[in-house]
Amino acid sequence: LVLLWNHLEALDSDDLGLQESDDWLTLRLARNQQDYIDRRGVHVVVGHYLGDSVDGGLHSNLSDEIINSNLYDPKPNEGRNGVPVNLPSHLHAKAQQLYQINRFNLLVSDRIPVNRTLPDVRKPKCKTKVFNEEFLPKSSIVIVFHNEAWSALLRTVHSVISRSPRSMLKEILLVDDASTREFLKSSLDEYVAKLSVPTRVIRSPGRVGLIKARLLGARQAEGEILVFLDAHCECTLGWLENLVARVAEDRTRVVCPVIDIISDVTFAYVRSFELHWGAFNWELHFRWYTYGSSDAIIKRKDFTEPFKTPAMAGGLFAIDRAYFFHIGAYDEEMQVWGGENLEMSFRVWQCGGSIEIAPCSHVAHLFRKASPYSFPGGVSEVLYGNLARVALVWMDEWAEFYFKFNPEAEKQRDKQAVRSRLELRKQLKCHSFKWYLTHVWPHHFLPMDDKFFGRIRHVQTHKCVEKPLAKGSMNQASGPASLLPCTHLPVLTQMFVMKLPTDLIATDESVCLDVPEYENDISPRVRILACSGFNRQRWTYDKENQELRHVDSKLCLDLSSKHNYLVLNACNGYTSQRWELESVSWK
Ligand code: LR7
Ligand code: MN
Repeated sequence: LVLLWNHLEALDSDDLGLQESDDWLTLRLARNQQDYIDRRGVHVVVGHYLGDSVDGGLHSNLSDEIINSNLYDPKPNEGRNGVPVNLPSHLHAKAQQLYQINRFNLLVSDRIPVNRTLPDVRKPKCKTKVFNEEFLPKSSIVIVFHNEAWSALLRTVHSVISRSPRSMLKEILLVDDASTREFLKSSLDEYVAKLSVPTRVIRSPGRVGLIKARLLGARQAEGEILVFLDAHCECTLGWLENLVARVAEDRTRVVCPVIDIISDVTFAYVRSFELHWGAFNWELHFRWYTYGSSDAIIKRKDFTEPFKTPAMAGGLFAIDRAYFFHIGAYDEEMQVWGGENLEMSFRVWQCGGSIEIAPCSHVAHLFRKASPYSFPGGVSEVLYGNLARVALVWMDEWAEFYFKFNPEAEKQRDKQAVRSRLELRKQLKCHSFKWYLTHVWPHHFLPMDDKFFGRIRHVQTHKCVEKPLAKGSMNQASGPASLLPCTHLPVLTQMFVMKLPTDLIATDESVCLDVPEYENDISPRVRILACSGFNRQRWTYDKENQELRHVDSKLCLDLSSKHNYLVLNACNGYTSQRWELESVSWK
């Protein structure tokens, strides 16, 4: 989410030109946004999306009447073509009040027609692609929801209907995961019965969570292809053809669109960077990374070609229905929310399939800063219970790494019965997690047997190299590397991975020790920046002299004598240039 999130922050400023910009400009602007995003610790950052967000006690000062009534009141031109909606000031207080219900600007959503127009955001070359729609398999679109806003849910449905070839749609299945809002219970069936594509509401008798709700839908689906969407998405032209054609060619492909952004404040449609691919971090939280370290993307001959991704975000994808069940559908023991996207990613890859992103398919998702609904069973229990299952079933010895450094997950570990999923893995003759790391994500930053994993300790001061805090939600850390007291128990912010003797020095979330100014500055500063694979990020450790030498400049890692920061200086053998690589066991 690194850059996506920044776009969101940009919506208040004049940066809406982003929509028109090319990918590189987008990238640059996004970087600048960091200046005004709050400084937050990595833990808070992650918590921002999950933890602090899911507080259960929602809209306490709103009457049931408001929560249960449908306030959809469309103004014909509002939000047209994806432009932002700015409310007149007399509505601000009301908007703020209603914001709590869904954790997005409900008043704005309810003023935008459910069938609004959107820009065609594809690259020109995508628009010239032709498909034999009549001969492509038909899809069942499965949308699960819990207490979604009427306008957001139906805008998803209408966007599917208006911008998909009719011949490719078998049906739309709306799975209601025990919503309590009155209008969803009373008027939805009647409304969808009138749509031009067969659309049905399937009701779950009790709250089962999104994973089991999707299974409910999938089991009743009749289309050859299953396409899953969150209940607050908007599809653009060509979205479906570009997904389904790939699946039709090879039934073991799971294909995702590029995920654009609907602003939670203005409902503007914001195009996002096309070359993101998905993976995860040391806490098993899904993360977007840019293409710097993905050969798969760079080596494509044609940028309209889909590219492989180690993991998917989870909400938006197309999969062959028979293959979905063959490969193990979902882990039914997973509760409410979270982890199923990594579970499916590992499973598909390790058991012979693949996951890819089709750059000519763009679907926008309404990103929220917090989750609006309750997590029955407790946020942490639910999420880390699910993630513990992912680790136990699919990650082999890396499960130990995960539990060792993630106490929240460790607490849930013993409660998990995973035998049937392990049997599935055996029955499908799936590859190991090591295979996955080696073949699917070769530029990963997880510890490996043939790599150093641990702390970089300064011999003179006994302090440890530490990566800077990430600025703002979902950003990769970037900034000067610092030297801080080594913690009593090893912490992830002081852990680095390096293949000895010469390699990048990487840490969580694909950031690396880097020296961008080494050609211009005397004593250039050592920073932590996104791993790019550039030579500038390569280091050699000389075990005998305990030197860390920067390959390009042949200078040595040193502690600046004036300031307490890391620099490069001519190698001189002084103790300020001596570093101990202290291994930490991870299994
Ligand atoms: O108990 C629940 N029952 C439900 O039916 C909880 C949720 N839901 C529904 C909900 O109404 C929504 O339609 O499930 C859908 C997903 O829930 P969100 O929108 O709260 O999830 P999210 O967008 O924050 O989270 C992402 O991660 C989830 C992990 O379980 C799911 O995989 C979501 O599908 C996924 N969303 C996306 O991938 C959209 C793109 C985001 C990115 C990157
Ligand atoms: Mn969502």
